[in-house]
Amino acid sequence: LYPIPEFDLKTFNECIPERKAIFDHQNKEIAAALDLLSEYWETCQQTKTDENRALAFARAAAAIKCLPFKATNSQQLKGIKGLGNGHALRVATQILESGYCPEVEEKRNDKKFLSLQIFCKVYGVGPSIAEKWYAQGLRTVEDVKKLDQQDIANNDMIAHGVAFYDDLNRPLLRAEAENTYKYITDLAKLILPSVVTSMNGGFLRGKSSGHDLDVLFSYPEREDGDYGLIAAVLDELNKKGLVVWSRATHTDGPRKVIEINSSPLSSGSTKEHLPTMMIIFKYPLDDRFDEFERRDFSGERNLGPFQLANSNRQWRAVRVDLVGSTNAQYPYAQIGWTGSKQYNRSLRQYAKDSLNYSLSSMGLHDNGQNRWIAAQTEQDVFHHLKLTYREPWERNF
Ligand code: TTP
Ligand code: MN
Ligand code: MN
Ligand code: MN
Repeated sequence: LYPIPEFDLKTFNECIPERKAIFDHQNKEIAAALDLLSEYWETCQQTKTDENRALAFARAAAAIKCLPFKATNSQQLKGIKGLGNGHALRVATQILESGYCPEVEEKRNDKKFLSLQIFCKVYGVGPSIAEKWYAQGLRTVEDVKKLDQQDIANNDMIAHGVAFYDDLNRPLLRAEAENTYKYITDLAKLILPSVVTSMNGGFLRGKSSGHDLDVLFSYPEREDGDYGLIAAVLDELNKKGLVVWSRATHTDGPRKVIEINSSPLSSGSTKEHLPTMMIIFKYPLDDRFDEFERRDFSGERNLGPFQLANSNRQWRAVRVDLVGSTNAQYPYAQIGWTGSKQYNRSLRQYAKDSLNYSLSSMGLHDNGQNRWIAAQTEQDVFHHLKLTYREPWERNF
């Protein structure tokens, strides 16, 4: 049983982002148990300690997803970096030995957790609002829908999240995402023929369904300022009446105009500032945009979110993120918006600890030399990080 042939624990532990995780990995039961504990502490977080528990279980689950063999004996799980030798290993051992972990089942059925989980599925709601609603006595999504509209009307994101709860929690299928992607990027190419686009997020990692569509745009800096192109795309969609709701993420103000000869990575910060348009989009129920886009939606324009959701409509609400990047940022933006979230965390942690680099979706900064490192492709970025290139579908940490 142990040791596993062709598995070298030392190599596996040397560098976490050298690991690979595909969706169809071999230890799904253990990973699911650890993911649930992570979600539990993320959802029910009251303190910094709870938040750290959520992160620790997410790291442990990621380590399990990367194992290149099916674990059959808990001895095989000893000494794995990320899994550790404590709580997460105990959970994994119980699953292995009996297929059952009492703590996981207890938490999975925890009444408060179940309510908070439902609340967090409302677009725009995170753990703190969920906790507030719970404290007010709400328990179900029906309770939320009955909320005195005052409570949610002052936040139009949450108002739409509640009104379109069912639409937005129905998984978005790959075919629907690809359809929407083509429609939106065709529009973008009419505006700026040289634009480069990609469908990122979970779909690029090989998922067959997801919670939204993530579209990344790349264009030359001088032609399009901060929101330039993605604002123009949103305008077009709005003119056609296809946007239910949208919000631009806040940045620290307009990006500095680049002087000639300045760094190709113009931004002075590694914080996440890529201009992003978060959209709730009208997706045609018959999957066909050609006739749909010529319809007259003016009658829907002045309806509030609840009226609109309950109207007799020929579409379903779908979440789309439009993200803008300059050509110089693009390889970094691609990695950042491909994820997974946990994969990104491990990359950034490694870059900082091992190389004293700061990595973000905007670029890579060498803190020792105080300079930005340019890249043309994702492969370049991996090379700069002294890592073996990993395909998007190998980044499912
Ligand atoms: P999401 O669209 O939130 O996630 P996803 O596409 O991986 O999965 P889903 O099917 O649920 O949509 O984010 C897209 C990518 O952006 C994600 O894979 C990683 C990155 N990201 C972060 O790194 N940190 C974050 O906080 C968020 C929201 C996203
Ligand atoms: Mn996504
Ligand atoms: Mn998500
Ligand atoms: Mn997204």
